Amino acid sequence: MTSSPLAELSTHVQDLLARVRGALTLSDLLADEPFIVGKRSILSSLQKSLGALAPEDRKEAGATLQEARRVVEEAFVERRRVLEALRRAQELEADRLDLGDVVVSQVRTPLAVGHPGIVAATQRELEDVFVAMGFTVSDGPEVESDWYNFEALNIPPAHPARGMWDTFYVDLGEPETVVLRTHTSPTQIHLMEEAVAAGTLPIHSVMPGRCYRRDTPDARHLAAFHQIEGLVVDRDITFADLAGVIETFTHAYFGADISSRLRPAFFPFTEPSAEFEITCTICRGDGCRTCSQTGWIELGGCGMLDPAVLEAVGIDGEQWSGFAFGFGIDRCAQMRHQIADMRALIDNDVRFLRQFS
Ligand code: FA5
Repeated sequence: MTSSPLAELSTHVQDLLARVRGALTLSDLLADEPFIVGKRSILSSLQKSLGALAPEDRKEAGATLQEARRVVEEAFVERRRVLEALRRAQELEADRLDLGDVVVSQVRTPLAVGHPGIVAATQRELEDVFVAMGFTVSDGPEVESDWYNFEALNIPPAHPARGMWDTFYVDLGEPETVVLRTHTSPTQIHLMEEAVAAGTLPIHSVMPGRCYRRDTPDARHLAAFHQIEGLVVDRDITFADLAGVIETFTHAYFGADISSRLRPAFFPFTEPSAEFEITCTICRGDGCRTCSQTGWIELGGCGMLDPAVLEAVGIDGEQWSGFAFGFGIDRCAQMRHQIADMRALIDNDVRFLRQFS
């Protein structure tokens, strides 16, 4: 009696399953595929040998062999799935960037770093120009007594000139005795008082700072704005010195192509007084909405120190004379950068602000 070709089938199946498990990489498994489930597999040889069986035995042997093949093929497919996943993980690992601390900091969105606003930057530039001309820079309080903001500047209570400065009063002490300074001129008074007390005359100083007025904001005005005050107290100072400083400043800051002019004006604390205007940089003098079609923009006021002011701070007007000027820093920034409407300075629109970084 001939032995069945499937007598060793379970041993073969165990061998094949061991080969499947023994493949450690996908390429090893695929290289072995013909010998496990392909034409060169023992299972294929056994399939052929079934032809030698009697027809009545062939069917049952075929089913047994079919079941054995199913078990091996299932193990093969599962092993191939595991090894494919392993290879994919290895590929990803190889592609991964080494995001150590340094690399992470390089790919992170950079922090937006701020920069001085246009008005602050303009103030520094103006200080630099005046320092180069021999001035010192001084500071004064934003909240002032009525005396410093008005009276010492030759503007007594109820004087009509007070109408030039529409004032914010601070609710402190007697009504209407404490104000948000309407101009930087009160700092002149502080400086002169200190110099008299310390015996340090002469004075050549500029005083930048914030001022407040009940002005309705428009293309050239804000309710909180900035001025820079200038004060010279020395011997034999004349109006020509004042005009020379204004002219030198205009060309140093705005350039040789911008003209300045002085027009007679009135300020209670200077005599004679003048308004200081420059060519409108928006229209170059042709006339536009910003300069109210005049071609000129008023930057500030100036004049020779009034004897009444020198007397209020105890300076001998026979020995000393001087001049003062005060002009808008926001106005300067506006003219320097050709900003048609000053309100853009306080709108905080980052698209506008970034242009000046
Ligand atoms: C004064 O404030 C005087 N203290 C200037 C002065 C100083 C005269 C020393 C003589 C001697 P006036 O009110 O004109 O003057 O203001 C001067 C400048 O401040 C104006 O020309 C303008 O450039 C600026 N300015 C005034 N009001 C505003 C405002 N509401 N917004 C923006 N800038 C302003």
